[in-house]
Amino acid sequence: MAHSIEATQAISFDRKSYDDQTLLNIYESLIMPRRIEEKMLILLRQGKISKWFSGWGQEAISIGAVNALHEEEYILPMHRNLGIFTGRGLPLERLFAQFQGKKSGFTKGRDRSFHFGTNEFHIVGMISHLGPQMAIADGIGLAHQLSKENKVTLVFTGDGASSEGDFHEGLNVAAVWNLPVIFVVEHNGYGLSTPSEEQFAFKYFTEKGPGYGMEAVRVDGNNVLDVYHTIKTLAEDIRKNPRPVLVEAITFRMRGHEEASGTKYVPKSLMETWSLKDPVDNYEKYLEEIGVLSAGVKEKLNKKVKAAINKGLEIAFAEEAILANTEEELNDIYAPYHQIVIPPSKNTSEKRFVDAISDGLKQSMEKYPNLVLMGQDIGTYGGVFKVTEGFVDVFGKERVRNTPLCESAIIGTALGLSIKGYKAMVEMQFADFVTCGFNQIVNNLAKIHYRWGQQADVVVRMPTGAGVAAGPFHSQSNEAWFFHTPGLKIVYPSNPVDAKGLLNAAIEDPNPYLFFEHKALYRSITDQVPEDYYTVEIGKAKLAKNGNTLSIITYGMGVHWALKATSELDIEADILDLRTLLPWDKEAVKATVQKTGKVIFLQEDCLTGGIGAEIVAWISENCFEWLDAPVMREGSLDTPVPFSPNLEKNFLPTDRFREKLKTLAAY
Ligand SMILES: Cc1ncc(C[n+]2csc(CCOP(=O)(O)OP(=O)(O)O)c2C)c(N)n1
Repeated sequence: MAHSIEATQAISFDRKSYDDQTLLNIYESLIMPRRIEEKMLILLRQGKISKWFSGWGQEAISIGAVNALHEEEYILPMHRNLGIFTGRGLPLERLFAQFQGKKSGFTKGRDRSFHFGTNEFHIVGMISHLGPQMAIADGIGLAHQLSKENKVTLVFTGDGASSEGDFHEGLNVAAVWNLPVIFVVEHNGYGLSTPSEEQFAFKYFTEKGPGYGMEAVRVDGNNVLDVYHTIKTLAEDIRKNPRPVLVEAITFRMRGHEEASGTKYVPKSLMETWSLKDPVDNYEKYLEEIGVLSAGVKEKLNKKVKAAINKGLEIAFAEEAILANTEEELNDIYAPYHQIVIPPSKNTSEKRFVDAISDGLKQSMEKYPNLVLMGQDIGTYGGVFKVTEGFVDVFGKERVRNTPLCESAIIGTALGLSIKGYKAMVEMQFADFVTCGFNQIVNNLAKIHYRWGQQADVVVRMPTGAGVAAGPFHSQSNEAWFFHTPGLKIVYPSNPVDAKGLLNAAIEDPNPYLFFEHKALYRSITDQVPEDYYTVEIGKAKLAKNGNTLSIITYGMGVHWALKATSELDIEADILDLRTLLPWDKEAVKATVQKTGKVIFLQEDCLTGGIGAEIVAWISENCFEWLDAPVMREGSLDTPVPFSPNLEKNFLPTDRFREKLKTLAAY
């Protein structure tokens, strides 16, 4: 079988005009990850570490890259880029503590090996999911573009991961927006056991770059000087003439995907040829041949590196095992933030729901010059619901950004902006399409603060809900998908005044939000909305109606259904509008249960596994002694949202809710 990765010739080094000291610095940098890995493989055999992803034979790529960039330029490494971490000078004892899940590691024991970032060292590490890091690099690049910092961002991917949609989305956005990002593909022949020819049908990634309208260059990934020189030259040029570039580094994975999985499936001949191209041995030999590395200096540098590793390991091993502290674990879910509520002014004007949202967004744009809006057709067109109509004229195209059709990349870009201190609002054209950005929300936005203390200052606006005869893919209620994910906040207003104040509040808070806006409310309800900027307290429910006979707990459209039903049936009920779904207001729920003793939860979402399931369970456990009737719940049928109005009416809970309401009132 002809493998797409061929090692046809030995490495031919060219020192260009680099002086001896530069060559020696690169040597010292290059032997560090190799010597660490030698040690790790021993520790693995001794059962002192649990898992190891090897970068053996690929070190030249990380080391060439890390030495080519400025220290304050971000790098987004993957699982075979130990050299990025050592090259950036992370204290080895902290790096080893990270590997061992110790407290002084970069994630306080919460994530493993290379899955962390550190702003101090300008590194954003991977999550396990392959692909989403490309868009984060786009976001950092966009921040550099917006603030006119002449900086380069460099992101790694494996060749296997390039089959993920996120690879395509990330490169496409970078190309369309001309972002100063270097995408390095480590073309090492395999993705786990799958060889490149079963992964893609082209031979070289240099064929792919031009397809995106992007320059692409190929380097010998085992030749540290080739990688260094190419990336250094590119970076110098990109700082002056910002643009994305794809760099394909040809190399080979010399060990198993991870140590336990072995390399049985790799033809022996490939291993043999590639072992002749070892990046460390060859560079060492080259330096000796040209008289730059003497035996004495070689010994001295290796001793120095080994001593540093041993010292780092000694400190890390001496650190006691982590002790769990539940309070600390829960506290670190969100970035620290204390909301100071800004009360509304007396000046009001009549506004529709959609206008109140637009008004809040506009005032937030004025208040926060670092707020960037992104979404499909939100520019000159004003968005499909016209929330951002006229915004481009006021705030410009840089801050009101029309995006390509790529939810995942745009949410990832928003996170990248946040890493650079920006705020971002992403408009989903319809809440349904969030499925295409799901991974970025639940795995990146939601977990990043808990993992390494990075805030995700992003609000995702979600035009949601049924009742508009729009069928299964433009009508879904999907708040419960996110309700179950620690690290997110979810807001779902039911009226114009709350919508404006809650949106402003969500944008103020540096934590990630899903902000649900019911499409059927956009133009159907109006209210006297305060003119000036104000905020509504996050996490606080509000009584939409006061009554003594029973409690209806609900949110969004449910509030309107409850108001209508109680008035038509003449039931004096408490109607509690949750407003924030995560974190939800336990005190207010408890208070209304204590007051009436009879509760029904109403949601537009399908019944099974919805928000009501959680709250009703909590009431049963925590308010049992105040209950005078079974806790009830009503929601939509457990089917997709049907298109035909009669079917949709039957799907929605309104009629069934009225019946249950009567039963509960009579109980
Ligand atoms: C989205 C996703 N799917 C599957 C995996 C499991 N997985 C981890 S690494 C890997 C192979 C990656 O290959 P490649 O991108 O070529 O990088 P390499 O390991 O060769 O450096 C796979 C399949 C994953 N981590 N993420």
